[in-house]
Amino acid sequence: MSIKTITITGAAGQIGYQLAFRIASGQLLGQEEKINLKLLEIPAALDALNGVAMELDDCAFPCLETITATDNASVAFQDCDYAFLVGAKPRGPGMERSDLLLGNAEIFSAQGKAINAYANRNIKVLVVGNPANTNALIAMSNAPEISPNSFTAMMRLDHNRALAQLAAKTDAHVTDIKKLTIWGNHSTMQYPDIYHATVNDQKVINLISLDWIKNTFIPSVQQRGAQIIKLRGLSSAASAASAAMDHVRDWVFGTADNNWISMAIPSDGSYGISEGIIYSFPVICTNGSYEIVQALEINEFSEICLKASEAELLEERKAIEHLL
Ligand code: NAX
Repeated sequence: MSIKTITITGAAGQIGYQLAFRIASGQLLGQEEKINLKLLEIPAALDALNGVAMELDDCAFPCLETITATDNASVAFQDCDYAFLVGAKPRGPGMERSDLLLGNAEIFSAQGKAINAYANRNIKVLVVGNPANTNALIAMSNAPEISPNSFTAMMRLDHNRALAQLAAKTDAHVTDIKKLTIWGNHSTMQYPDIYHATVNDQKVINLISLDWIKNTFIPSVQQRGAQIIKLRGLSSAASAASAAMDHVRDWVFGTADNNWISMAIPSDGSYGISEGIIYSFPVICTNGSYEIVQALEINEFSEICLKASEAELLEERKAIEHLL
């Protein structure tokens, strides 16, 4: 039995509060793995964070060895094996997108440096805090001694949302749907692509009209987050934590046979997407690493959508280039 160190940033926030208990209960790595849990927050949230740590104690989780609640990144990332970078600056009233990018760039460059200095060399990093893809790029660029392949951003919530929509439309179960992809940026420019997807081994495009896909399905996946904010008054939290668990679990233990998932990863130029951005591709995970699914046919409609998301990420990159 080994011990793994798992770090959650923004651990007193909505998503962090969900994530900490799921991880500490063994739902990520299984009951056989002991966990040192490190929780990072800003100084103003330390009281709340200590309250979370007390509740974690009160769960008496068998696989939880130690809990560290801190506002010091060097402490939080010491020996870290898995990092969930959730804490981020929210978009305030009147704030421009460029202000949001810059505010978060400072956070993620500091955390990238701390990972570089203190974390396990084989760390796996999932960035959840928005703008997630570009935040992951900044963290990666500030950690030159860690493999770029260690840095990913979360598209799994979008992927799971798309599965749920398709399952409802086809009267199937989410597990009957395979080979769906969310390409690009975690933003409304993401592209939910069903051209290779199957439901019970039948091609989705043979079952559902293109009109529904283009005019209902794609916008509803892209806008799902906003819809939830409208109804709940708060952004998605439990579903986001669940998706974060799915992302890292599949990365560590492998994806299911005959299927793939969507992960935002450093582009290697596949499908003509520029290198130097963190872009979501269809990936298969085995033995703790991921590989982009190659040679999928991309039709004209898909190509336009892939390029539009790439253009947005290149634009985001431009705004924070001096921090790379
Ligand atoms: P909350 O505002 O509830 O929590 C964020 C927490 O991060 C706060 O407790 C804050 O004190 C902390 N924090 C801020 N700066 C920090 C820093 N430098 N170091 C450590 N902690 C810091 O937000 P929550 O609802 O938990 O969402 C967290 C992030 O996830 C947001 O950026 C949100 O936009 C993003 N999301 C990303 C999703 C994705 O699919 N990639 C989906 C869900 C979510 O919207």
